[in-house]
Amino acid sequence: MSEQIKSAVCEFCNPRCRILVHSQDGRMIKMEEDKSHPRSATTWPPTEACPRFRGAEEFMVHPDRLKFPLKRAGERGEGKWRRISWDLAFDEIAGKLGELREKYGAETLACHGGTLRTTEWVHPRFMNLFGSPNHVSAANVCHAPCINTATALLGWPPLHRTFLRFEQASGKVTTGCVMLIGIDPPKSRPHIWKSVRDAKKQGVKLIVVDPRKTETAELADIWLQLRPGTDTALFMSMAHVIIEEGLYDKDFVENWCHGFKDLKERAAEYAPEKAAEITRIAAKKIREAARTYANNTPTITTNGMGLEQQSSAVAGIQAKFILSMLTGSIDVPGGEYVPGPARCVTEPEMDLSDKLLPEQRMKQIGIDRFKVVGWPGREAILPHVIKVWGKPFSVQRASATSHHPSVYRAMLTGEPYPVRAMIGIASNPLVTQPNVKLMYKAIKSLDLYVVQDYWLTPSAELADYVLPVASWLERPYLGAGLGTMDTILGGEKALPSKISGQYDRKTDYEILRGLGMRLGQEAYWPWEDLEQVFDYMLEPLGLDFKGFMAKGGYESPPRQYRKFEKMGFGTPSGKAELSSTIFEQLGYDPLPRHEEPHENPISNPDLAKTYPLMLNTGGRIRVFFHSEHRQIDSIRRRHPHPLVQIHPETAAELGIEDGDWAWIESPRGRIRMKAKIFDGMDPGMVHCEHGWWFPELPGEEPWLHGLWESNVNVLTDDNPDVCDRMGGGWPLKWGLCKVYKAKQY
Ligand SMILES: Nc1nc2c(c(=O)[nH]1)N[C@H]1C(S)=C(S)[C@@H](COP(=O)(O)OP(=O)(O)OC[C@H]3O[C@@H](n4cnc5c(=O)[nH]c(N)nc54)[C@H](O)[C@@H]3O)O[C@H]1N2
Ligand SMILES: Nc1nc2c(c(=O)[nH]1)N[C@H]1C(S)=C(S)[C@@H](COP(=O)(O)OP(=O)(O)OC[C@H]3O[C@@H](n4cnc5c(=O)[nH]c(N)nc54)[C@H](O)[C@@H]3O)O[C@H]1N2
Ligand code: SF4
Ligand SMILES: [Mo]
Repeated sequence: MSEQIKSAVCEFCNPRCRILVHSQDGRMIKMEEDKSHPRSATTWPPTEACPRFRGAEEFMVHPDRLKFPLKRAGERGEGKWRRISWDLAFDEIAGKLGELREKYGAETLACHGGTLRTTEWVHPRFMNLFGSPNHVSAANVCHAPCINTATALLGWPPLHRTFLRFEQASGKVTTGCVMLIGIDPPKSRPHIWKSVRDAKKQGVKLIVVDPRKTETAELADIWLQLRPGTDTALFMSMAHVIIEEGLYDKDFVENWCHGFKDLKERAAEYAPEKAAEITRIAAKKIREAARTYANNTPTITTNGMGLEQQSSAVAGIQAKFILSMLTGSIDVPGGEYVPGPARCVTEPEMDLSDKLLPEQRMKQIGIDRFKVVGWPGREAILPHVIKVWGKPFSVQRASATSHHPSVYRAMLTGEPYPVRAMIGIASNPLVTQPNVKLMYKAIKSLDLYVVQDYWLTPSAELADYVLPVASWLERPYLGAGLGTMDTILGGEKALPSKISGQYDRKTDYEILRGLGMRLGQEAYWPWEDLEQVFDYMLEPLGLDFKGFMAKGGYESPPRQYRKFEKMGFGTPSGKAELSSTIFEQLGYDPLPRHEEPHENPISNPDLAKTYPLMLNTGGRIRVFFHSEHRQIDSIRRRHPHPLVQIHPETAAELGIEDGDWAWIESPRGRIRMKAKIFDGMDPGMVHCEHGWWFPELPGEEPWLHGLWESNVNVLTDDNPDVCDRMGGGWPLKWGLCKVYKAKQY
């Protein structure tokens, strides 16, 4: 066969770069950046420089890639597997699910999703049709607090950080000030980083809020090095200065914002002198930051996980949006663009949330406490959104997830009811989710655990069935209305998902369809494969998938600003809400207030006697995506070991030198990492990488590929009492630990 060239979309991480894949007889021979595409050449960094993209050839031929469906042949975790056919796998799994539903009710099935790794609407669709509300994922500590808060306050979230682009008018950036909060784009969001540097060169002011001196902080005009977990106090104090000094956009605030009077009162509690005590940033610097911010409008204020993974994430995110509203930066050129829905049938529409009956929604675990990221929040927010935009925003994984720690407790205790089965899709919870010891016991206790993945991860090693998934190279792609917002992005299937005698993989869609067809959902899975699904989704454009790809596979509508002047905001008041009527309706404080993190030297001085250091985790590693890519040699060689950053003074006290192995211990357990001496943070803080397991170690218990060695989530807490009261997020950026030198040989 002659050489084929396909234009695929890379899904090894979030930006979704377009790649040209050359192949012959089903084998990849070359990959290159699609320079003709706006996604690659202009706003994006050169894809060639991306280590994950360069590792794709190794990924395709790696001997450990899953090839055929596997069924557990020994005890759970014994590492013994038997190859079975797809039909048998579907029959057996669906049969067991049917039995469990009969015995315990549909809510006995949980589904564990990941972070934009696959067609994210497919698993909520399956779960809604099955009748279970118990979809869990990292959502509570990833996008969901921000997206749901933004939607509650503004009726549609401004451009998601993944696809943030700075405005450019005749080569000149119109944005006045960019504030980056707890986000380190050179590691995590390379495309944003390029925009930030371009903007900076053109004179845009840059404020960075981060307790660590990251590369981003080094570029800042003002670096606000706050005490971890005190963002809310900082932003409320900036709001205080902006209001007190009359620096806010009076027209926007008076005509288009709800709750200014109440905000003014609340902000008055955060004079810079008071905030300085909480944040440990000098009052003078807080004033300077507030003035720089408000005098250089419009602003773009973007946050990352440094804010999202806080003890009061939702309050902090609300405070951040308050600043954007005060400067009138919503939906104006150079500000935070509100995109609205894509023109096709969108991914949020595909999840069929309306099929989940109200009584099943109310069984969602955790929503008695954590309402913003769950069905109560979704039901309060969505009608107002649909009234204005005609379509929903967000898929279930982001807007109506169960509370992950509470679901694991239900597995262990049977309270509030038994959760006996789980399907894990595109996620590796034993490495990426908190309090691994508890989760491990919960997963081991299940009656049925199915995993869909590329590899036998530590989580997959505990499964009853492991199903091999077709990767982004082996399936077509259509991004429509979730991560891509108003843009529609298509990618061709570049390589076969099945080569007789070598491997037989299926897409996540085909797998859940295979189960759904055996569980009474036939009417809802009319399309045999993803390409047929995409034909359906693109119908409103008058194109099928092939036609869309022939036209470039990309539609990004021209921007229209100040849409609120015609449409209002999709909120209960029809305005941008400084004080949230939805939070109030859900029984929460409608305005942000600083709350001290539960486990730190101030809130828990007794514990701090034994565990004196603040534990911060998960600052991104450029070459890896979370727990992925550890088995790709060319990538692993660039970052072979797990690292803990320790301040030089602390390291000296502990007798630890750069490169030494050190133990890090919390009340939950202990792990080992290599010390990296780093003076860009408070000496009382250490920072551990996340996502570590060792594919090169044996898979069977007790090894589980080194699950217990260097996995920082052995240390993190998941007690619902310490989670964010509104969004349910668990502490990943705060906690207590002690560090000591490990024996070196
Ligand atoms: N290479 C790579 N890229 C990725 C990923 C990956 O694993 N690898 N993961 C992707 C995903 S799913 C996500 S969610 C993003 C996350 O990426 P980012 O949003 O950049 O988040 P983090 O790297 O977790 O943390 C960012 C910063 O928050 C700071 N921080 C810690 N505590 C606080 C605090 O109390 N307040 C403030 N203001 N800052 C604090 C940390 O010091 C850190 O520098 O990256 C995405 N991109
Ligand atoms: N301590 C600490 N923990 C953290 C964080 C932190 O900052 N600190 N960050 C958190 C955040 S923000 C996030 S988003 C989570 C991420 O948590 P996870 O979503 O669990 O992250 P990954 O390690 O990327 O796991 C994805 C798995 O899916 C597989 N996979 C990739 N693509 C596909 C696909 O198309 N289909 C299927 N079926 N499988 C696929 C991969 O092989 C991998 O095993 O981690 C969280 N965990
Ligand atoms: S792995 Fe690299 S090429 Fe692929 S989407 Fe991410 S940044 Fe783009
Ligand atoms: Mo994330």
